[in-house]
Amino acid sequence: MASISWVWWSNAGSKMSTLDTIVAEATPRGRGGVAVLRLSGPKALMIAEQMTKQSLQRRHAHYAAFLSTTGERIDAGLALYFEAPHSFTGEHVVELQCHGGPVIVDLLLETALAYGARLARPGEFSERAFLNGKMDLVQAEAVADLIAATTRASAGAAMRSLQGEFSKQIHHLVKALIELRTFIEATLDFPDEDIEMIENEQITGKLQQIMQECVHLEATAQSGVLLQEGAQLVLVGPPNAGKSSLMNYLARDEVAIVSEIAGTTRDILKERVSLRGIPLYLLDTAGLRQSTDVIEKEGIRRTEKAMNQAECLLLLVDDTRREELTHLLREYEDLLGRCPTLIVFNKVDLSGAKAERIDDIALPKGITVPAVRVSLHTGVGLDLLEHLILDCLGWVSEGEGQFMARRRHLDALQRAHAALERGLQIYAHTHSLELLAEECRLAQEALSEITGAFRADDLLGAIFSTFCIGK
Ligand SMILES: Nc1nc2c(ncn2[C@@H]2O[C@H](COP(=O)(O)OP(=O)(O)O)[C@@H](O)[C@H]2O)c(=O)[nH]1
Ligand SMILES: [Mg+2]
Repeated sequence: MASISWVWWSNAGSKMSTLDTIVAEATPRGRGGVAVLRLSGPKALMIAEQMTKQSLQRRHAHYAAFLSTTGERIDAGLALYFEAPHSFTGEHVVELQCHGGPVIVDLLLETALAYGARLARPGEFSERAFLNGKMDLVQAEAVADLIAATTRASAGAAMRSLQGEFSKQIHHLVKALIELRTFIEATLDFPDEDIEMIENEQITGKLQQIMQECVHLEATAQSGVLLQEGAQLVLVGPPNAGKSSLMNYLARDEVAIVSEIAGTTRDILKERVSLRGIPLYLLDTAGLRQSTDVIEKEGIRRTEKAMNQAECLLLLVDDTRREELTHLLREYEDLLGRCPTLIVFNKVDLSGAKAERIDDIALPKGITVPAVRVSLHTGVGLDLLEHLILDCLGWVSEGEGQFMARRRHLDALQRAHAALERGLQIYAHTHSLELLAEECRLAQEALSEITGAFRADDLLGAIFSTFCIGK
């Protein structure tokens, strides 16, 4: 029977890391009550015992003097020994807690180096934890994302990834694919017999089910990426439409000057805000209009550049001057519709229209985009506006199940999805089990890249180098 390689998916990696003992400051650089120095590797215990002149018992907090190689007392604090494999990295680890001053930390680092440790590369502790099978890649990345989280929602999502929420779903998919591949291989082993109708249906049914799960996971991962990366939201429209008022509303602060004088905002204002837990980079721009003023013209040029790079565009129009929209859509035809766009008619308190979502509007290119009427003055419709912005960003909240994801995860899920889709089509047309088996193998490989069960080693370098030192 043609065999499936079970080896590379069953274990995240038992490849042992190098024999170096690494050291780094685990706490941020600067002054504080306490700083933590972390040693990991075969010589960690020996080095720490030389620095403290004490014999350290595992999982005991030892109060100790920290001495230089010449026996001078640098500081005193706590030494904690975690015996392999029961440590973060899976190796022998010692943590030294000293007073939080950069000079003390440097002196302790120098001493550890003198005793044979080397400075850790960025992310090397997490990399070792991964290589020693303490966590998979998704979890290692979640450690970095948890530390970098800028909103509560993103911290919560990173924690869920760290606890294995995302990995669990990937494993589930991979398991289903392996079962299907086994079934296909078994069927292939009896080439003389015709594939029974029932088997045919079974294969197609299973494949469709796996694909549905993959699509669902893709959508959740898309929202996970949004939590991790945030998105750039650009506010554009004619002067006085209320762009700066919307910026202030979303920032819950007076960050932009609002005035009835057209052309008040000339340069681009940037602000980081959190919209229901999603980190957004808001750009308030100069009003789009023909101008002879040199500074304003430059502002408009910058606006057009921002429109080009936007991940989501809000086009604001004064509802009492709705007719301006047609001209705007034509004038900015090239720049509109490149990213998800929402048209916002503001000032319904003046126009007397109802604040609500209205029919989608067709751009000259033929794409239709959603539209809403609101008043930034009275606040009507703003809740709805927030919902529509989230829709535009592709946010599908999984609520408590939302985990953090990265673009590389999404990319792998998309590749898996594409392979499954091809498999389904090829199978429907040719009934070739061999071709289907190959697509299933590709899908499984793509999924296994996410957790690191199947990987290229240069991928590891790329991932861990973005971590900070000491992590
Ligand atoms: N009546 C009314 N006035 C508004 C509303 N939103 C903004 N404004 C006013 O319209 C003017 C232009 O607003 P601003 O936010 O500076 O517009 P921008 O030029 O697009 O940035 C200011 O005087 C605002 O107070 C609204 O919903 N209703
Ligand atoms: Mg403005």
